[in-house]
Amino acid sequence: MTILTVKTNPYSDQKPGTSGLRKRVKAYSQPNYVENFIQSIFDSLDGIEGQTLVIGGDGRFYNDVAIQKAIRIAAANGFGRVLVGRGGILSTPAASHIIRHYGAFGGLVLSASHNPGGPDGDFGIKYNIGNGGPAPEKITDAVFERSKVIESYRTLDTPDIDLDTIGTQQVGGMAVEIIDPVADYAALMQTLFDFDAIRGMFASGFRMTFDAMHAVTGPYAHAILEGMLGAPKGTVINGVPSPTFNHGHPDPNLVYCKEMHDLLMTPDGPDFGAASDGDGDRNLIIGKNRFVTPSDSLALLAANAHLAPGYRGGIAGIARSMPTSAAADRVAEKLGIEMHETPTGWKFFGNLLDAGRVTICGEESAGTGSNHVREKDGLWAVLLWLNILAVRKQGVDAIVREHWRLYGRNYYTRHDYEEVDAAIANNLVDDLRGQLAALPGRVFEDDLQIAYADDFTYLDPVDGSTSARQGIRIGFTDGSRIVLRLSGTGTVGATLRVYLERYEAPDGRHDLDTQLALEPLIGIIESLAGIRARTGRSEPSVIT
Ligand code: VG1
Ligand code: CO
Repeated sequence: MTILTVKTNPYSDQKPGTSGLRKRVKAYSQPNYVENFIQSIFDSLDGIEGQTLVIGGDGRFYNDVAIQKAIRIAAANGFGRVLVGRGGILSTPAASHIIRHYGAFGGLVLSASHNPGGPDGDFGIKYNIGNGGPAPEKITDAVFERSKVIESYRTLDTPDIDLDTIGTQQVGGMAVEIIDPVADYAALMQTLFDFDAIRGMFASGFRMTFDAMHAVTGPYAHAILEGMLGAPKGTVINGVPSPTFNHGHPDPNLVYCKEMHDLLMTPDGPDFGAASDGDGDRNLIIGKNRFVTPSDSLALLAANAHLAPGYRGGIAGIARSMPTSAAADRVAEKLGIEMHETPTGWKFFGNLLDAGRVTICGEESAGTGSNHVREKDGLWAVLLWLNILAVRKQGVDAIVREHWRLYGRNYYTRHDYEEVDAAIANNLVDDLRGQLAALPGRVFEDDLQIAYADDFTYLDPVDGSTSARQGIRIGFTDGSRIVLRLSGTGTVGATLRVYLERYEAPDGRHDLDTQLALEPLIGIIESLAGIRARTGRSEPSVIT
């Protein structure tokens, strides 16, 4: 088999963001765009000869095209074996598990996660390392540098692989194994949770709706919830992955899952509602009459994890991304375990998990996970919730209220301003950064006094690396907090995220409307940053 070395011109915009390189499908369809990026990844790795690579994606439009290219380039670069999910499908957490389980060198995860798909939608490629987690910045920086100067890529002139048949095929000197995307992951879940207890709960009439949003978790949820756990057929809705997510937006929040939310607020609705995103790593949790904010969910899962067999011995520590509320910090304090605050994005949890310093991690953006893989994991969070409900024999609402009475409540919301002009957004952040030094000590209405104001720098306690400029934090003396940062996953203009948090003590008021409870902070950030005046928006595009 002759290896073809194809001349190419570099692109200047292949800089991986929070989670891989996300671009419009139109951008990815430019000549050699995929080839350049994948070759740049392989050029940045040492020792791939003869190694195993995992490839899979969320099934979105262009998934199949990119996988065929990736297989040929992997073969031409000397990989010995690739493992590909049947149909090109692997949820992000399943890909992470497969990498770990089969001792692969790394993996390519093809997804733009919660971003819409289709010819006019988004596509993405992310490289994960041998621990199963997203490549650290050291590697993504190297890939970007390489992509700016790349002159050629290597590939083979071979026909397309049949992605739909389980078994082994040969591409050049490389074996391509098409594997069941669900089986290994489902087996892993079985080792972590008390499936008998959950099965018993379904058998006694517990009702749940799981919205797979026409995205990748459909096959996983059908197999695990309806198959292994005996939930009635119809528990999983929108369970067939579609290349366009049925023209929807696979982001499991109260905007895109409004119908399910409303159903859970009715007396005849199910007991429990959950959803996951495009690539299966996020989760939405709603109980009867109770939406659980992701930050609260992280704290609750950490406080109750010992009720599931996989965590019976207790957890070593908790990590949360900086904008995530401090609800989990109170749990860590009570348990007397380590607590870490990291920048946004799962890649920053990898070292802490590998070092055994934390067991559970989470982000306010509906991502929670544990040391079972190195990605956040939507179905894992749903199953841990189910395990807790089965053991505690209480509803979600009762469990949440009890938690607040013990730890206090962190009122929390995020306001997103999407597709803002990039120059306006950057100036806004720069100007606010310029004010930070003068902010401590300032007092606003309601006795809100600023205690500190900075741009977050993370020092990784495991490898000593630092990551600067990870988001502006304004903290108040009563524990309230405002965080402001620009998204690293958007593909058009800039997305400005404003995170707001206020703490209410265990004996305080826990029944306030979240937006009203946070109104003073919303007013303060408006007065400091002038978001509405500068962006011309009268309100956020999305409130979560
Ligand atoms: C967003 C979230 C972040 C998450 C990232 C990837 O990043 O805020 O918490 O880790 O998406 O999740 P950003 O930079 O846009 O704020 V996923 O499910 O899109 O892979
Ligand atoms: Co995702």
